[in-house]
Amino acid sequence: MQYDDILYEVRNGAAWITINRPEKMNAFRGRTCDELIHAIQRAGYTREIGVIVLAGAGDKAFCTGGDQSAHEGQYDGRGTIGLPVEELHNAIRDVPKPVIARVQGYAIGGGNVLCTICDFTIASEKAVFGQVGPKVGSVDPGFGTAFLARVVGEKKAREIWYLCRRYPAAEALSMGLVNAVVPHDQLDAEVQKWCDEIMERSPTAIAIAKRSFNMDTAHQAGIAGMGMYALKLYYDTEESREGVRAFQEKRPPEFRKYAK
Ligand code: 2NE
Repeated sequence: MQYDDILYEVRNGAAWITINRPEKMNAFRGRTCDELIHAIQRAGYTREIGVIVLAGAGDKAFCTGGDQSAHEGQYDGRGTIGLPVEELHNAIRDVPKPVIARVQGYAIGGGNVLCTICDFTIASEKAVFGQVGPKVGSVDPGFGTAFLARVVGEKKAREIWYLCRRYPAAEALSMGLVNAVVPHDQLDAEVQKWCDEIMERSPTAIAIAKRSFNMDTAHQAGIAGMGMYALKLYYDTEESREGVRAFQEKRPPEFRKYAK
């Protein structure tokens, strides 16, 4: 597959997969998801690769989720909502290699979900985490919500989703969303250190441990598959379209008239 939206590079036995859309704050469109799925499976099932690093190009953002400029009630790719995002999540969960999110800036919306489901998240002091779904007419009905609660606890996960606040790296570390926070200019060295340490361990033991950790979250993959149908129906409503329009027009959304 030809990669237009991502970069694929092997460094000392680790595959670095970088979303390369800095002009869109590394938001993903349909094609980006397809390329990421391909690259993750390529690295995940190559013997010489011991670890996968997921990154975002530039200094501003790791990833800010679905590309809102490619969203009109449906994203621009394949699948139920025009973004095979649940397939991407499953690919990260299923590959037998650890996946490290390298977060140097915003990890917002679907970008925050990507870090949540990676095995590890290593962040720079400049990283900022948070959700935006209920602000922009969207939601992640799967790992991004249900699994987040397992990572940070029920109360915090609901706060993150219902309030859509932004959390600096130090706060993300204290809530367990991040494994380590380092000065910005030491981020790559720190990620490489984690890669090297992982690759000194038994790959088979790690692959079995990963499967075992994933075992009781299998139902979240099911929720995601079903939930995408609900999300598609939501995207077809005026309420969701108001969220997207408001983001594109840089104004606060007017949601109150849709109160249930
Ligand atoms: C990232 C954040 C917090 C940055 O805020 P700020 O105030 O620093 O910058 P600004 O002006 O909002 O953004 C800078 C430029 O980046 C673009 C903006 O439109 C803006 O473009 P210009 O005006 O300079 O041309 N930009 C940022 N994020 C983008 C995106 N996702 N798509 C397209 N353009 C984007 C702030 O921008 C923010 O909150 N962004 C998040 C936007 C968002 O709605 N993400 C999608 C959520 S839904 C989702 O991810 C998802 C899922 O998780 C599961 C299934 C389906 C969808």
